[in-house]
Amino acid sequence: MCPGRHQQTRKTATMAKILITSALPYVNGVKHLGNLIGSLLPADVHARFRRQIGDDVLFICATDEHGTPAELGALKANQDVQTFCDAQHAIQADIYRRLGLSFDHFGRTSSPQNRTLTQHFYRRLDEAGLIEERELRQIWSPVDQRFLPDRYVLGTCPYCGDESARGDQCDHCGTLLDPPELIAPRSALSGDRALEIRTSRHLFLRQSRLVDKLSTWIENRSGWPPFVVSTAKSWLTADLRDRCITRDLAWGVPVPREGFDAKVFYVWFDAPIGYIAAAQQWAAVDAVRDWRRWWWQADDVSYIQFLGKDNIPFHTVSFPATLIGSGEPWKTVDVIKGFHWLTYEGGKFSTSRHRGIFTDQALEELPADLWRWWLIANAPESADTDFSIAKFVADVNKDLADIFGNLANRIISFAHRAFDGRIPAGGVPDDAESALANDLGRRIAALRRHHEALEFRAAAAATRAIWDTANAYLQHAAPWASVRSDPDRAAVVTRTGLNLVCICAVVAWSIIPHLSERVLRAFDRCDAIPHWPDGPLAALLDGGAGTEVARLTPLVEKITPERASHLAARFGV
Ligand code: B3M
Ligand code: ZN
Repeated sequence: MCPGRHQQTRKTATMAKILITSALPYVNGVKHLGNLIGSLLPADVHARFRRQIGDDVLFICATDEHGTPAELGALKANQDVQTFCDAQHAIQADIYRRLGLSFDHFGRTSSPQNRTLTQHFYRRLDEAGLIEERELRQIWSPVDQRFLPDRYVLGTCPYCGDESARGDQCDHCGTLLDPPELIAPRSALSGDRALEIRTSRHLFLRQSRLVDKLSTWIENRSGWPPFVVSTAKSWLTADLRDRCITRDLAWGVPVPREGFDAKVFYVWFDAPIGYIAAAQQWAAVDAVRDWRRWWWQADDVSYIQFLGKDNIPFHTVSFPATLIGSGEPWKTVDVIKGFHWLTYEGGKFSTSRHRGIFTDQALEELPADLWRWWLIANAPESADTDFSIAKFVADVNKDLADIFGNLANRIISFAHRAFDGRIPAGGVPDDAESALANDLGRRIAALRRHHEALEFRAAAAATRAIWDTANAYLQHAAPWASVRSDPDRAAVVTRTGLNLVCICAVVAWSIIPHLSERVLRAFDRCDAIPHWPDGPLAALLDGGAGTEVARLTPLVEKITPERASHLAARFGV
């Protein structure tokens, strides 16, 4: 029996404490591959890698359930919001499980913990003089019977005359707008043109008062990608606007203040607090779990956030303003790993137009690891990256079928043909094996450095280079050629080759856990977390004589041209 996944198997005195969060996916609707690589998947790969090297990891995510999109999603599905969110949360949780995302907890921002905590932060900020009441002019739709958020008001742009400008922005000329500026405004929901302007009282977080503290805080961080630093600084140096943190909606965290009965907190106020609340939910089920050691006076914790570039301002300014402004010793982020966009066949992924490949569809078509591999190997780390089905098929066939899959299948079949399905004993490794051990040692160290530096594309390339090294060794040492003439030599090479395959699987586990585990299971190695190979490699490569190795069905089936055409047809290329 394989022990349960994702448990910490070894604890050492020196292990680091690593808190990892992925941006919280909005609850309404299944996410596409761009969302997956923009935060969820790299966060998982890093969490897995950290567990492999023995670090103490808490990996947290949740569905972001408040705000207008959830309300409107429910309206469209003809469900009440709670029922809608329950169902959508379950759908996303199931997809992420099948994709192998190894969250310690996948929570919900609509949880009681998040409500309590959000109200707590509000009270602390209010006591610190950082909350201010202001009157706002807003658009009310009598037909929709609701205030319309800026982007749900459409009309004619007063600057360029484009007739499909939104209340927040005209996409045609790029001008930022306020809804009352639009000419002939109408509701995006019902088309209602009898819109009224009504005033409503709201709460503002006085971020402008925190500029100095936030600047010092940012100056004291390191290891952020340059574009994350520049985005953060541009928000701080332009005169930092106070932010409205309440909305006239029914669904959300209620505002505990007189006169605010019909209002809730703005979704972007409570969503990041959801990171902490999700850790509280994680801790709630087991008395030995302590969320405080991750979030409260937790200077010994390294906290890494994974997120797409549109989320940078909220994580570099607004959320730190909440935490720092509370005056309490909350953990703030150490490293923000931001991502650019993944584009789809030269255009944008689009949820509203359903353009691109969505995570549920991806899993219907092919095993999770094929998607995981390609996305990590092509992560949009320093610029936008384009996904194309043709490139995906070619890369996956080459890297996973021809290189990794072929390596594992070939040497295991040979061990069955020539050595009774066991790691053979006999012979003594020679120069070829010591050269291999040296080379492998250098490559594994380089791979580890890339993982530690959060360089995902480089990590995938270094993983592939290790597989290449293994293939080249076997190709050259060719035990199938020497098995009759020099059985001892063939035994050494086969033993080395089998151990090599194990190492190849272990170092790839964070990126392709399912394929890696299939290989390791053939060796009866089913540790929940395969330990990173950091011992002397020569001994590892020469070990295990006598161990049975189970037959392995083809590890990775090549994507055929017919299947590639089917993908292109289904996903509208
Ligand atoms: N749900 C936006 C997004 O998915 C938002 C992230 C919240 S992180 C606290 O891009
Ligand atoms: Zn315009």
